[in-house]
Amino acid sequence: MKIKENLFTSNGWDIIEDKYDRKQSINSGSNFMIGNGYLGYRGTFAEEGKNEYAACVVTDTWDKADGKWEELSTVPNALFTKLFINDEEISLDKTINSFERKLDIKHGISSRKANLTLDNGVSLFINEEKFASLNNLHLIPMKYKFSSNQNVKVKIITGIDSDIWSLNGQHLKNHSYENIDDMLFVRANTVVNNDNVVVGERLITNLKNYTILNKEEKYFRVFEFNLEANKEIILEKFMCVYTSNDNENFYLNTKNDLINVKSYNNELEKHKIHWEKLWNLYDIKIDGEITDQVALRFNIYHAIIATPTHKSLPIGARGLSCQAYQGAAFWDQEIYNMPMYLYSNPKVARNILKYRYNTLDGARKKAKKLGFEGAYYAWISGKTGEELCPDFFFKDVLTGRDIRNHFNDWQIHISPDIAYAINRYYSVTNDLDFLIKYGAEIIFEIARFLASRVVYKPVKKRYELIRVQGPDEYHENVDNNAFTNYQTKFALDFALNLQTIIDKENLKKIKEKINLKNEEIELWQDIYNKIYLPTPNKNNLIEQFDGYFNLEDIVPASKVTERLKHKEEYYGWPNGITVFTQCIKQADLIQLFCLYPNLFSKNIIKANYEYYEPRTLHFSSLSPSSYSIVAANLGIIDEAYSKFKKSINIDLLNTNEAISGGTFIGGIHTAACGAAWQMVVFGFAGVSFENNVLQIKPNLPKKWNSVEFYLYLKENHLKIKIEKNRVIITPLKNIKTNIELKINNSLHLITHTFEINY
Ligand code: IFM
Repeated sequence: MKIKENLFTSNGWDIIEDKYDRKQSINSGSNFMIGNGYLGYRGTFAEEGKNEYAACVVTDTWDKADGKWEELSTVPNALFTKLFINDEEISLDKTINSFERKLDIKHGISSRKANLTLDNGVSLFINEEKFASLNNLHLIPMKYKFSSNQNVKVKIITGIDSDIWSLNGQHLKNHSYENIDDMLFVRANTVVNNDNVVVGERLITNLKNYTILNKEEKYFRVFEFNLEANKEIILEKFMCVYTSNDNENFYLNTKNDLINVKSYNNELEKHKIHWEKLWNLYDIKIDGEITDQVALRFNIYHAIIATPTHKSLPIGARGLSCQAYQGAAFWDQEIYNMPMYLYSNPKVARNILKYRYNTLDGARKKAKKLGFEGAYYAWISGKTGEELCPDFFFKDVLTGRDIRNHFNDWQIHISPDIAYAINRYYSVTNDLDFLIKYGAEIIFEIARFLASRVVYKPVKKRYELIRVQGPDEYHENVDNNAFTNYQTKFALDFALNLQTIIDKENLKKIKEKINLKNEEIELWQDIYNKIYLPTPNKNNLIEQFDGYFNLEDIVPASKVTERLKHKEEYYGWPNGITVFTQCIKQADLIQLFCLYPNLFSKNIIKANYEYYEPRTLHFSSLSPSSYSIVAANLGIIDEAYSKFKKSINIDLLNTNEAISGGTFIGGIHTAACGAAWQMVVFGFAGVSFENNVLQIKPNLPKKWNSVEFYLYLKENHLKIKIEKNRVIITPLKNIKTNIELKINNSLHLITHTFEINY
């Protein structure tokens, strides 16, 4: 079944590309990548290098090589293998008779099969496959095979290539090289932080006798021999990476892990078992449209491989697909990525939130620096939680001057967004231990920050939030962004509720630890009571921020692009083409309805959807999914479905620009990947929670006969199947705590398999 021109699936699990297009290297390298939350290895080929964006990005290796962008490092490539046949260098620039690049999503395997005719007439078959092991996160096994139709003279260079792709400067220095038995090692340090990186390679092959080539950052074995026609040569290569941030035995571990490897197949079998377990938690089965099925799984796959689970580290906005957006967390992490984990595998959600606890000091530092109290979380958050977002993010491509964007100091909703996520986590898991150890302290510090950030307007007798930036990033420096104000009130409410949720003794300890005074809590209550919340006007419309409705109205928003003077021009602050118009970049008010589906009446949500949608450019990959969820809940199914398609295909069809305002922002759009799960579960299946009661109001796309997914609720693991007119809920284990379900306006208690028409 065709996904697009040269992309196919046969079984809803594989993505197969049947033509090689060098111009697409940046995108296909991301799409076909392998990863495991510790590292991401791009879906390039063994003979490719930095010109084709071959790279392996490793977590917890932040470094600032160019003085501006603190980003994850890429490490030397130990899978590098190049062939010379009768002295002719082999690449995909030869005549390609057949080509297949495949991503096996079910097992996390990326492979390539090619048959080439060389300039000297030889027909060469190359077959390679690799995976980022889930069994040992430091290991990438690769099996590389080739044969030719004639007797030929072969030269293979295979080893570790340290001349690698890096987005903003070279992060490694002081390379040293070592050859022990059948293993090669490269050791280096990051240029600023001096973290140690070691990459090892082990080769298992029948080939004997090689020489070592060690030149210009290339550390290779060279094999030279004559090969008989149709005889297959097999190389099993194992790349192993550790850094000093993993543990102090990083070098020894690299060696031992490589020594312990038995064979490619042995590692593969162990790896597959892990993927099977993961799909039993995260898979969504769609009956009806195989291209939706495969695209959905593609997104879930990328969400999983982007998420560190071995340590509490951020989920990068581009995962580990490249260094764009600095391998760091944005609000994407809690709002777009966390829900899938929360409802499928809550310990991963806990790990994500624990990261925010570990980075609380960074958030305190930021608040202090900007003159506030408490914790103001970084807009772009790496290891320590200190702000990584540079003051000058984009460039005015017309003048060449840097733009002073204010993502870092005005986009304050990040802090209450984290509070929102912790609240959701607690309400789904009842994990009081998390609240006591970590959550409450975060929430109190966020409340402190918000209390210091609001402004009391005596004349209006209310608190306001002025000079902020809402999710719509094109309008900076706005007052009373509705999304931000509602989130602030929610966070304060939670901080106040924690005073009774947590037992007296523990509460006292937490308050003492952070020196929280009762007057502060009284102030939170006052702000909670008096904060201004924009409400619907006579047309049921809620204004995105003060004065938004007075801005020039251009509908549809796409018309504004006629005003561009340069294709890469930045659309937003301070002078971009949208700034003085109602054209917005991404879901803003609509995002509020995703977070609080039951806060407003259907009429209000509908009026606002209809108003804001034509004014939204959807120039953020976060946007279509939010609109899809809200449209599905409103029962506008075709609209919800087209937004769903747009979102799940952002990477697969490469629809988003890789460069904006002169800054590279390509790679896998991890938030959209996480949102794929949400669009199905919260959108089409209509799952929501009110007072801890599970509600299901399905609105399936016309092309789907049924959809099946898993929900993990208060220690119960449920399989939920939604057919055209029927919902079937199957507990996968004995029910541990009561689950109340509201469907068709009536309440049911789930104790065993339950079926109902809707
Ligand atoms: O967090 C997002 C933001 O909402 C839009 N620009 C990209 C960021 C990272 O995905």
